[in-house]
Amino acid sequence: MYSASPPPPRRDFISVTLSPAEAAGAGGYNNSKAWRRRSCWRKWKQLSRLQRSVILFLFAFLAVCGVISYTNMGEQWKSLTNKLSDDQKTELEIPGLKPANPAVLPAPQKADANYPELSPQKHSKPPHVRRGPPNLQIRPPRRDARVKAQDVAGKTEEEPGQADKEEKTEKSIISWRGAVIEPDQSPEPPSSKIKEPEKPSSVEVEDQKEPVPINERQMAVIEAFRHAWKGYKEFAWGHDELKPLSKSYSEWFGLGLTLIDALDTMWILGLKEEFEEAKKWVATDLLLDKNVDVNLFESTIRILGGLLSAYHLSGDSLFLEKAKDIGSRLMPAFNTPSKIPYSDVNIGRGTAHPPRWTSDSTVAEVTSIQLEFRELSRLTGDEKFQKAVDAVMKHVHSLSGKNDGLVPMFINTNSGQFTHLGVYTLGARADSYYEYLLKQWIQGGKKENELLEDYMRAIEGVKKHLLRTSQPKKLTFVGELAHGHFSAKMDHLVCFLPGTLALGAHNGLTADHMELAKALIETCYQMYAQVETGLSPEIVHFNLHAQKDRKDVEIKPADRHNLLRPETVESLFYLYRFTGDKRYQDWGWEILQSFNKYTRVPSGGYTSINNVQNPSNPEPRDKMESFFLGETLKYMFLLFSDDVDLINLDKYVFNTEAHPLPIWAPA
Ligand code: DMJ
Repeated sequence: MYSASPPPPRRDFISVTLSPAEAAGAGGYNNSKAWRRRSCWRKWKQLSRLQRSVILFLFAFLAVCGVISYTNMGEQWKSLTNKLSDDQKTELEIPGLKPANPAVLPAPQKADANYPELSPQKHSKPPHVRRGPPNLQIRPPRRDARVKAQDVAGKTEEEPGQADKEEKTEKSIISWRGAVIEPDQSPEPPSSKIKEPEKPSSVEVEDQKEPVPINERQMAVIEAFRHAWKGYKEFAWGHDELKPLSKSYSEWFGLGLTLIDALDTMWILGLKEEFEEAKKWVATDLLLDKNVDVNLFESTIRILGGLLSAYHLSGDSLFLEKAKDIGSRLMPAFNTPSKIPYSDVNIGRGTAHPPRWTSDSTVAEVTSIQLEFRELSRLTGDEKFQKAVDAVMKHVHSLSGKNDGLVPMFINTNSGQFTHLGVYTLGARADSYYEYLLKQWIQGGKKENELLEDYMRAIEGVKKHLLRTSQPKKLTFVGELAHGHFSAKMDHLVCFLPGTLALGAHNGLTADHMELAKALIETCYQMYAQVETGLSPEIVHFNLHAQKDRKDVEIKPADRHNLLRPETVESLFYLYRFTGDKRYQDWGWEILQSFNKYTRVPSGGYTSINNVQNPSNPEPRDKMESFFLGETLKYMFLLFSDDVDLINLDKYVFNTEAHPLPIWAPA
């Protein structure tokens, strides 16, 4: 049987018991009032020696424990407050065009450690916590410089909170234009295929320079951008392209193409408010889980490239999250028998396919997505992006069917072989293949020799098969070859070439590339200057024969449209950067005036036109292409700048949509 009364409580303590007499005299030891009235001293004296010793020992023990735990707590508190202040600094970044500041970053580790939120298993960080990119940061003034400044001011010690204050002050004075590579912060390349990139010559620690003031021509570009943005914002916000005349919009992928293409332009032009507003749209309205077919190439260069660039310039991880999302959704394109990607992907369903009428892809398209996917791998630590695009380059490198380095325009996704052999152009469908050979080589630190070999061979092929001079001005131009027949036709698209050649020469390639670049940019300028509106048509034919009253540049009726394309101003920018010849700026200025005169729509926006030969009616097409904001105006702004650190070309390489990506620093 169990006893009804509860068992006595276990006592794990030493009890101090009063004598029965004491207890009785006091009305029992439960009579606490009486007990408290006695003086402590009397009570103490009434205790036995043993009792006193026990109490003293207990006090001593508690005191020692207290001291130890206080010390530990102090440490913990310190580290907690350090951590908190990091996070708080991160959170406290004022929404605006703040550079990522190395001071708020954890010590850089490997890529996946830097970005745990990007690793598929780990989602401990909220997705939009701002963190700087691992190797590109706007650099604050050096610590030792600050200490010197304090010394001069007679201060020897930092006041509490001083460091924080300084940090905030630093943030507010740091230029947010053009980040600087910190070589020591570069994560290791994720793939063993990326051989250690060389350190670019100018990647070294420099003091932050004062921002160079914006000049009048740059102001005119800002004004043009604002005018274009006004139209987009009012009539096409969040849609792909503005239709400025009908005050509406057109959709291509339905992914806010113009907005994304323009993000880094706004950053570079210093349009903080516009950038912030667009960023909000990306955060809340750029939904990629969408049942829509997108073109792999176009969405890579505009969306993936635009997001990566916005990430590098702003340091806001929102853009990297979105870049990873779109990059992953584009990957099904590579599931082909040959690993040459299909042209189209449904980013919602995860399916890919070639165009309905063929199983071919365009050579330029499959070989001009590499800069973006390689960079995505480097940032996320996920090799799959780079592996997929590197395999394409390796395969194309190994193919026969080239003509002295010149490639045909199509490649079959089943067989992996070139098709439509015998036609060679540096225009549509082949152009950026050549551009990306050089730029990948630069991006990777000039180590990937196959890329350089293919590039050098191709330029020799251009010289041998495609170069001619026109009459009467003897302009050097790049024509086309079709089954052995030369055509004096040149797309405006080919005008990327002078810039690319100049970039190669700047990176140590043969000096005659620079000479060719200078000759070709003159030709591209003449494609504007010799036309009635001062704007180039889409395609020109050069006159090869000396005949009275004939110009160098001839235009066929079907080719006389202008889509606000960037290639000539892009090349003018490179040529100006590398030569300092002001003529290039003046030519760009003329072109901007012509755009303003013939393509500007009063209610907001710019429009493509159908007829560059008719100044009284250029026949507006009612469409502003996203690359007008992504490329044309950005290159204009950079062309008019005398600040070589405004997107320093030893630190950044532009993708084919004018989105700057970092040149990889040595790990
Ligand atoms: C842009 O989308 C890119 O520059 C591409 O490489 C070629 N076409 C347009 C601009 O003209």
